[in-house]
Amino acid sequence: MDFFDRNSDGSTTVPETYKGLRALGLGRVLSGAAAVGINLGLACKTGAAWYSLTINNDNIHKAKHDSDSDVYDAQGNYDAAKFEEMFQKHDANKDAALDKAEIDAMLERNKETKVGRLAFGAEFGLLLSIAGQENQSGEKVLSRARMESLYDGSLFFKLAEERA
Ligand SMILES: [Ca+2]
Ligand SMILES: [Ca+2]
Repeated sequence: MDFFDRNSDGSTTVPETYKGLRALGLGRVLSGAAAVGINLGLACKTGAAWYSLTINNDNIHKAKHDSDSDVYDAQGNYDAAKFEEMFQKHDANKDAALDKAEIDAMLERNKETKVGRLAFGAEFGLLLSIAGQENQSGEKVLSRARMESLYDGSLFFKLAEERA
């Protein structure tokens, strides 16, 4: 989350989300549209007025800590063993990556998943376009390593670094 809070003041505004998405290689138009959509959705969820379009980062962390998501322990810390278990369960064809069908199945089975929130409310489609890598059949997939860094919070920093 802090990747997007560029001035580290604890809240994330539309321009900050926009800059973050641009740093991840998204085009201007898509970044603008996605920034408004993401901030609108998450402003409500984090207790800010929707029209403020500003995300209260403290409440995102709180939401994560309160969550019963598969990959965090009771303290809200990332748990590598639990991630492994979750990944094995959803990687149906065992190619060490999640393709769109596997992601759809995962979201269907686990509607309350906190993945969406951790992906900064971004749709998985958007995530695939930012972080996806092509497999042998030319389909964009999320590799195990990328999924893992999504969960441990380092994904966006890594992607931005790769591009810089
Ligand atoms: Ca900020
Ligand atoms: Ca797979």
